[in-house]
Amino acid sequence: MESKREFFLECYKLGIIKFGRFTLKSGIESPFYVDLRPLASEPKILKNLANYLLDMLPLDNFDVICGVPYAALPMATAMSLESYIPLIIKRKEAKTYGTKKLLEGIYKKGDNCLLVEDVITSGKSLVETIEEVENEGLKVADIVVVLDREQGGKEKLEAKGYKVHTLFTISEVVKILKEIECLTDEEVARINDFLNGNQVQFQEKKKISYENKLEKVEHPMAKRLLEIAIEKNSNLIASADILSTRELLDFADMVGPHIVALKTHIDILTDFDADSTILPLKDLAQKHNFLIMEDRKFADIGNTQELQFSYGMYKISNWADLVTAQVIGGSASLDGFHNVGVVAILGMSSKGTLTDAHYREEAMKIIENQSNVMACVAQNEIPDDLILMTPGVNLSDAGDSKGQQYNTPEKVINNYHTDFIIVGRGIYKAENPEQEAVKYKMAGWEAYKKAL
Ligand code: S5P
Repeated sequence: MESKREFFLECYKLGIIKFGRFTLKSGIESPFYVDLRPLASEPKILKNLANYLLDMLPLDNFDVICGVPYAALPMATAMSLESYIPLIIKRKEAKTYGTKKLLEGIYKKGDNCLLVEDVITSGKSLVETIEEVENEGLKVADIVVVLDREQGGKEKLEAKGYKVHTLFTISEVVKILKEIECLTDEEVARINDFLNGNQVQFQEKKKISYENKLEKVEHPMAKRLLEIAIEKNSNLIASADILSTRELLDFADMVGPHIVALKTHIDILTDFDADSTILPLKDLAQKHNFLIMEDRKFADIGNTQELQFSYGMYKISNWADLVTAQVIGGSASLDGFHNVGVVAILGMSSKGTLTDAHYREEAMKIIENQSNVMACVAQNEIPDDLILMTPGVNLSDAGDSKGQQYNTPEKVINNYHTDFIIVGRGIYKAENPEQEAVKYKMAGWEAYKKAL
């Protein structure tokens, strides 16, 4: 077998330890996160791991071997295969029917049981497991653990008279990773701080300014939007979910001086007409210097989307500066949007949305490789070279009866580093929409300056 250090590095490549900022089950923030389950998917590594663990142990002492569910089950199985020590299986909960057994397999009262655990932290779950195993009449003297997070678990068990054998400790692996420059001095210091029981200070990431973002973005519409923001001291997009052309134009004229973009749902209008709706709207956009963002949320195959974008009665491609699109149709479905800034829907604001973390991760892979996408609509932080727009913004954060969920401008700008807030009913339903637009503009701009 290779050296223990080399073996650890092989395991590390499977992503078993991640460094960064993680909230643990207990609510505590940790600078690292351990998950050894991937080891079970590499047979050679699992076999080697079993042998490393067996090498540390007085094997003659054990009649049976048992893993703490679930992560240690494959480890215990592999150890049993390598050592011929019989395996028993512990359930997480006792069966509620039949035998109601907690331990499965062949054993007799008084047998010595070796317990196998993947990670030991405070030792709490091991103490519970030991108790359950002992209640079944087995004796536990030794516990073997793959990684000790060094947060008091080993000492706790040893104080109760158990012998804990650990293959790796977190300080040992941090030292190895520091040596091969996988960790910086600063990260190591933070981990040590954490292990010493101190609350860790994570540096608050500052929001990037519009000026700096202007240098990072490439799409011409992204540049224009940021330039308008800087010129008008505004990060407000007003959503005009309005039913008649007259009201839409009045609204655009009123709020126009205070916004960077007007978001339309053009298919809501009951009296749409290219000449009397779009021409004057374009004039107002020019007069007040704002972009027009059609919130069409395309969600079809590429060919259909291309037709929907350029044909039909709305001919969106003739007048929209920005259009929203879902990414559900995959990368190629977005290729047909030319001469427009595509705003991809990454995450939705509505209750029960299917845009969970897994969806967003996959969606982001598409978005990052799509040169016509200039921005995302989302309720979470995104990479700095994309523009983030967040709807579901309202100064009163009560939501509506149809699933909409609201946050305040300050919250989204602070927490997600939102670049542009999208406000609908908060403004157009107000008694004095212009006054309300100014209020949102100031709230958004103040929050932006504070987050820098
Ligand atoms: O996730 C989303 C995405 C969008 S674009 N949640 C949203 O609410 N929107 C749109 O933002 C929605 O279609 C509406 O036009 C606007 C929010 O309106 P409000 O009245 O709830 O502020």
